[in-house]
Amino acid sequence: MKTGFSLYLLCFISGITLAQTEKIILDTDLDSDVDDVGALAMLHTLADHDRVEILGVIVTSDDLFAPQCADVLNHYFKRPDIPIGVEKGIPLNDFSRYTRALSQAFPHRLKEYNDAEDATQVYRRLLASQPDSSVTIVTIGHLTNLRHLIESTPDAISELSGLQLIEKKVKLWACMGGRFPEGKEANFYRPDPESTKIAVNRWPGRVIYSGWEIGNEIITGGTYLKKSLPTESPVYLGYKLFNDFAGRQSWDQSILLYLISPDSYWELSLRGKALVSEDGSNAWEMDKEANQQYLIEKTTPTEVAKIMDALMVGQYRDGF
Ligand SMILES: [Ca+2]
Repeated sequence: MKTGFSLYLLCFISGITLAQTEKIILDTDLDSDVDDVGALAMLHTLADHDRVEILGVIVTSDDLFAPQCADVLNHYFKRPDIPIGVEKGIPLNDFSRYTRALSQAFPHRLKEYNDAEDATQVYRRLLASQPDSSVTIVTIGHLTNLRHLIESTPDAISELSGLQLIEKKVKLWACMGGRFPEGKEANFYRPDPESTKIAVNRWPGRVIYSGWEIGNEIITGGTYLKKSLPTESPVYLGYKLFNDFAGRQSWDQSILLYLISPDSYWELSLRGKALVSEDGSNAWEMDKEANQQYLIEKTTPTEVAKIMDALMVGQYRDGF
């Protein structure tokens, strides 16, 4: 306590800002697009520099190899014990351009999809074990598992309902999803718009959205990634198989970059609420009392792309 206070005083006097370590649960649809691979690579670079602590990865996907692929990335970045949750009891498919190949090429612990734990249990256990108002949930896929958390009831893990756990433990839901101020975006409408409606309508706390229009302008994963990554990296293989480093939009990386550098690259909208329709399209309603905001472009997408590409290949500098 005393040492902590002295350090704080020293930093205060010398004008240094101590960067906070954000506790993160990442909820990803690691399957059809490759920006989830980029986001996981970024997340591990940030963890290497104590900017984030990765509490767990929730895989919201019906891809047969998606959880093993998350496991591959966690192993490669030397965090093999990160819990991985999946939705149980759903029909599975083999459709990703890269998850099967990565699972076959790199070491990991999950032999098959169903070796991963139930997502709701992982969510509940991780939240129950953390200090109050300390966890950020980052969603970069569709919202089925988040909806299951919201609707979960007291159990052996916690006497709190899912909503009560969220109210007590979560400080922010950082969501890549929707289009702002209005439009239609895949994480919201495909394959489960009903869960989007429930998650957005019932979420009890603060939400920041990075809409489709933000990441759509930011192209990463091109030649810089190709020449900077070791060819034996699963991130390299993922981007190679996806489109051979032709460059790709960076929807998922955007919300992560916002989270660890919230004042740098985007403005925030005025407060309001996302309004989600039956088909998963969304609009925006201004409301001073509401606790939701969305990102608005400030820095040029080319500049932001350079920072993301650097983080995706493991380069980090203070104060980016
Ligand atoms: Ca995604």
